[in-house]
Amino acid sequence: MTVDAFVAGLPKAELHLHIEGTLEPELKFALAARNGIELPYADEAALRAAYDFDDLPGFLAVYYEGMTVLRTEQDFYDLAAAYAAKAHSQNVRYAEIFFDPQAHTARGVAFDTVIRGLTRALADAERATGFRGRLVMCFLRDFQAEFAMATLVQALPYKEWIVGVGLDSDEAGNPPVKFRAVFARARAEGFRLTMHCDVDQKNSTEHIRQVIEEIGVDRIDHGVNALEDPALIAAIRERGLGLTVCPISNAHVTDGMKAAEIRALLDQGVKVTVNSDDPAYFPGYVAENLAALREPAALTDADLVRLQRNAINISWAAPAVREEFL
Ligand code: ES4
Ligand code: ZN
Repeated sequence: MTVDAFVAGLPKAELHLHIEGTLEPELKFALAARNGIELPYADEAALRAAYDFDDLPGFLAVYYEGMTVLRTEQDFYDLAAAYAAKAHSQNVRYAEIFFDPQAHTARGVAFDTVIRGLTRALADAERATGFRGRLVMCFLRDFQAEFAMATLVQALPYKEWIVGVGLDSDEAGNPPVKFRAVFARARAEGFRLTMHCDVDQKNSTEHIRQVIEEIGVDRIDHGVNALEDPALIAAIRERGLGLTVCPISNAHVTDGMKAAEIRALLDQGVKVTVNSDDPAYFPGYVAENLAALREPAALTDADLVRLQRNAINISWAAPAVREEFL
């Protein structure tokens, strides 16, 4: 995917990026070697060839398997440092970055190890390049709500390092209301709230209704199926909720990039944004996502600017950071 000069030069913000989904094969091999782990692949190319999923559960299996090479604080540091460098190279000025602590604590890595490595890398990157990354803690919706609640409590001493909480992993059979109490507590503790409403899921419009009406999220990750119900679009606009859409990710786990839907959301005045989700697995960081979408969604330069304004607008950045960006 070639990125034109306008897309490359545009100051960008990214709000939907899973840090574990930025683990490129090269770093995966390096961390495996450092930790004495033998990967069942001969080389990076063989590993990439195994990324042949065509739906969300297929992707998630590869994603969770891949992150088992992350063990030490330095591993998490290296992961976030690599993303920060990539983001800076694409003129991404600000990113809200998901991490999945339960995917690590469930296999014996301490919460403290994960968050210290990520936070230290982002602080160092900010000093070195000005790129600002802020962490959003995601709960895994295919685990029990009690595990999410315990993780939230575990995170409270690190509150200053986390801007908000989200909900990801396998949506089938795991509706937003399963986590009602967890998100109510997170709100009370001062976190901002978002949840994935993945594209073309079963009960998608009902899940979107739940996140708006029953959870009271501040934004929605994906959420493009809201277009199926004008009442949902009206509610999203009234509340100024943003949608963080991920075209290349959608192309891998649904039937396409959802370019027509993104165009429609823009035209209807919804604060939609374009993001990369898991760029090591759905190849393309934010610049490639914008470039891929440009023709199919008929994006003008003004539309591209609007997408970035939407992003900083619906972000949880401090006022001084917003003003500098806009
Ligand atoms: C994810 Cl594409 C997607 N959907 C749900 N959960 C996720 N975690 C990482 N990528
Ligand atoms: Zn996601």
